[in-house]
Formats: sequence, structure tokens, C-alpha cells
Amino acid sequence: MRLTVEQIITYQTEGYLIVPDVLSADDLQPVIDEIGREIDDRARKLKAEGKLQALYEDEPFEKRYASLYRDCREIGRGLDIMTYLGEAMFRHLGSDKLLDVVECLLGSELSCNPIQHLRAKLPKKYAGDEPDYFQNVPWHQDCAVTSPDSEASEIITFWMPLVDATAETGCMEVMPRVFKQGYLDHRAEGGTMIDPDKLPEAEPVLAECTKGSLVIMNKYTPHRGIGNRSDIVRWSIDLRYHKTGANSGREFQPSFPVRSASDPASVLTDAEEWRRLWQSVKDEKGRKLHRV
Ligand SMILES: O=C(O)CCC(=O)C(=O)O
Ligand SMILES: [Fe+2]
Repeated sequence: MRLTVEQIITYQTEGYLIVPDVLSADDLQPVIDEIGREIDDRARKLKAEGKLQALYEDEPFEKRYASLYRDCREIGRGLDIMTYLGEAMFRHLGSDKLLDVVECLLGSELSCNPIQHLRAKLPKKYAGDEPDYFQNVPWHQDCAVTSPDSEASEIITFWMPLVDATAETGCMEVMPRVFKQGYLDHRAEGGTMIDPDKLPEAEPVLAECTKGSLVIMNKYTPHRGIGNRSDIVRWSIDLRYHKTGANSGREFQPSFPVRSASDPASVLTDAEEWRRLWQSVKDEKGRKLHRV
């Protein structure tokens, strides 16, 4: 799928764009299955250690993790793309359907940015007494999690849910057009967030997004995740892409070419190599990732 000129203009003027039905259920299934296996492995390990009693094996992907988390929060410790490093996820990062859309905004020399996350937003009733920001990301701009030397780079966020993201399950909320103001001051308490005194007065828009659709955002677009009032986990993946050669905002983490018209052989197709790249920076724990 290619973006229409109207969609590109909307993205460029509003600072965000919802693109329906980019990926099919079949496209996402290998990723979902792989996450399911990772959750299963973690659950069995915790059970063997006596930290979990029930495995909830009969519960579907949308529910099982919530039951496990309610019983043992350790199930979620460090659960992210760069920790479990799955083959299906690697294929997803470079999938043609996704990159055809990315190419419409960034051209044909594309790299996958290392700022990429798998998120499992839990229904409120399963998260217990946790602080709100554990599940709901407060108002921020994604540039706040990049280093300032990447200011000149266009780093675009591609957010995609693995279940329908609605006002009930906890979709994102965005502030249209505000990206034109550039970087707003952030503070670090309670999650990286725009300084409440500097929060623009723009009318926010709910970015509801079905499974298979995308929310695309400019790195200066303020956005937040709203609470999950449903019974299911709001699973989502957020990826970022930039033009190959641009500063990624995380130069000490691995970026890699996913598409190149000029040098197709430069594209990373070996999941093992991708794993090695991440494993080689794992020792850098504790390094400052956010601007504030
Ligand atoms: O998934 C969410 O609720 C927030 C995600 C987010 O801030 C992002 O993808 O940049
Ligand atoms: Fe964000």
C-alpha cells in the first residue's frame, strides 16, 4: 500500500496520520505467536520457581498476560523487542507492507531506528495499585527520548496495535499541529513527560486504531496513552524509522538498513546478526536514554 498525496499532506500538516488496514491478521499472526511463546516460557519459569501457581494456558493472547501479571508482576520484567529478540519480530521490522508506507514519507534509503517497543497495557483492574504511569504513558514528544544531536533527523514513529486500540482498550491521544512548535521542555518524574506548565492548549484527538492499522507521528507531536478500561491487554508495537545515514538519536544502539534502492545488499536480513548487534550493547545498561 502507498500513501495517497492527501494522506501525505495530512501527515505533514497535522503531524500525525492514521492509516487503516496496512497489515492483515495473517501478517501479524507470526509476531503474536512468538510473543505468546515468550510469555509461555516466562510463565513456566516462574511456576518452576514457585512464583506462579496457574499458567492460564487456555486463555487467549488478549487475556492470558493480564491474568499472569495480576498473579506475578515479574512476568513483565524487561519484556521488549530488544530483550527477547524474536525472528518473527525481526522480519516484521523489515516487512514490505510496512516499509512501503514508510518509504512514502522518508524515501527509499531507510533504517530501522533502535527506539522500538512492545507494550502490553493492562486493564486497570489487573494492574492493582501501580502508579498510573506504569501503564499509561504521559504526554510527551518522542524526540524527548532521543539525544539532542539528532535534532536535524526526521525520525518517524509507526505505532501499531495487535488488538483494536479504542478509547476503551487505551488508544493513544495526540495533539494535532503542535509539532510545528518543536521541542517542548520535559521533566522526568512520573515518566518522561512534557512539563505540565508548558503543555500546549491544543485540543487533543483520540487516535483510535484497529488491529492492522497504523498511527504515524512526527517526533514533535505530543501524545499520550489513555487508560485501559477493557478486559483485554492492549498489546502494541511502536517502531521508528529514519533515513540511512541520519543520526538516530541513539547512536550507541543498533540502527540497520531495512530498505535501499541504491545498495540493496546493505539491507540487514540476518536475524542472528541483529541479535548480535543488540547483545553487544546490552552491557551499556544505566546509560542515559532520555533528554531529562
Ligand atoms: O503505546 C502507548 O500507549 C504510548 C506509545 C508511545 O508513546 C509511542 O509509541 O511513542
Ligand atoms: Fe511516544
